[in-house]
Amino acid sequence: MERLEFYINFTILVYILVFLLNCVNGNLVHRKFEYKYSFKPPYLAQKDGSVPFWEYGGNAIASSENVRIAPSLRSQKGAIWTKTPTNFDWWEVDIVFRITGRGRIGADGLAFWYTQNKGAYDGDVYGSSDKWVGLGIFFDSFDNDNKHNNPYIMGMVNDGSKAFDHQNDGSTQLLAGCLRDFRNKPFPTRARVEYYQNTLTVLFHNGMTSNDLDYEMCFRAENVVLPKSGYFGLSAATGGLADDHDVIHFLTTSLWPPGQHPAGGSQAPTDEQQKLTQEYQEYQRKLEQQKEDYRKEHPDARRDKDPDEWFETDNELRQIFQGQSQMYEALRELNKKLDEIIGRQERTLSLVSMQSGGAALAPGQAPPPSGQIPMGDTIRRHEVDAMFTNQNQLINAVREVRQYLSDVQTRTETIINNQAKQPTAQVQPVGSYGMQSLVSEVQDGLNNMKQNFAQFLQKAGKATDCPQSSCVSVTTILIIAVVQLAVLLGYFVYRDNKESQAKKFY
Ligand code: MAN
Ligand code: CA
Ligand code: CA
Repeated sequence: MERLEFYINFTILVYILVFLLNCVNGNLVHRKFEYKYSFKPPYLAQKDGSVPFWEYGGNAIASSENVRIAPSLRSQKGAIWTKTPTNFDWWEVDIVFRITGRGRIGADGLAFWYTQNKGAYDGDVYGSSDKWVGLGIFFDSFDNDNKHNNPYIMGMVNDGSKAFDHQNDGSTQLLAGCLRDFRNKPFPTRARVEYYQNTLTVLFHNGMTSNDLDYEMCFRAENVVLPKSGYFGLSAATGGLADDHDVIHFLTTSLWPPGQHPAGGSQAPTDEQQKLTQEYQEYQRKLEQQKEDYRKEHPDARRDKDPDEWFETDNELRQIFQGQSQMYEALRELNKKLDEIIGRQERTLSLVSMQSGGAALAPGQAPPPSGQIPMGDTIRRHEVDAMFTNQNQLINAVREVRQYLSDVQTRTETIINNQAKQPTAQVQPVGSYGMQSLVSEVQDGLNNMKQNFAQFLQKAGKATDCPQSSCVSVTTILIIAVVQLAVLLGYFVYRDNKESQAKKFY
């Protein structure tokens, strides 16, 4: 029987868990990596220089490690575009890039695009076409309008009608933006552009660490309407001044609201998907073949080395910076721990001050803001010692009170015994002399005790500075004593009655 009950309960629990899991999963955004709209090293470009699923032109150069969209020579323009338009509504793109140049100031900048049509490879807007339909995110290095507000990151949505105001850095046309330095950073800089349910979010990683989590918000804009399907692209340009504009990763993830999972998520793959998978496998196979060929051709080539290390090996400055970054990370960890300890200490202090009655605030006096210790409010050794002494004195006081109470009890018992020893014939009804003498005796005892206790409290109060909230008050003690006496009296009267009733039968 018990087993059956257990089984039923267990089944119900499992159902509840499954239901909860479904709820949680149902609310999650489904993410799918889109390799056809992505590139990354190693083997970013193939031997023939092509980048799978992408096409590039102008002065752009692709290598196995990155795509140099515009090199650090004057008046260069280049761009790279996805071959096919998107077949998903919402997406997130991670771009890892380096913009580097010898000068204190560089130019002109890099642009990320999501547009209805592919742009040109030698256009007027950071190397791409003006009057685009869709979104452009610009990493504008050069301060054309001399407002001392570059390098700047900005987003601009165009319906095909606006010509970009290069001379004024598009300052009146932007959707939103943020002032961030992205040139000559020790680690690659990164941008995360998210377009989900008409909200556009741009996060930026300043390349001062290699930590993947160090993104910060550049801007978020709501009610942004972009073409239903579009091409992703990158473009860059130089002018009188020049930087190298290198993009290392372009990673696209499609985002699917709950209940709108992409076909094939849990269903059978469609023909199109099967074709794509085959295409991808074929590409992977070719890649492996190329790697093998390369190894055969270059048997002395060093293998298994992180491409980043190649770049960094001989760069002392970079090594110093890496060391410093590690120190910075360690310091940050320490700082976090210190914060935790301070938090705990504050909690303990507030508990201690609550227990010792808390420093009552004078009327009108504002409490100190939480998380902040007022100057000089730290607990000191002698204060702790004083607290211990107080506590000991309190314990002794309670002991003495107990002693008094047991005295009262013995006295009461003696009275009761004396009463019982008296001849039964003299047992008097309640209200007669016997009872009165008993009451007056008890009263005397009580008064005596009250006096003693008051004296004691005076003594204890002086010595202990007893807090109001946690000490037993005189009233409480008296109430306890009175209740105890009442019970004893009640018992006494009851017993007398019984005895006198029993006598009637003799
Ligand atoms: C020149 C022009 C500008 C360009 C700057 C910086 O002044 O080519 O268009 O922005 O150089 O490269
Ligand atoms: Ca500019
Ligand atoms: Ca400017």
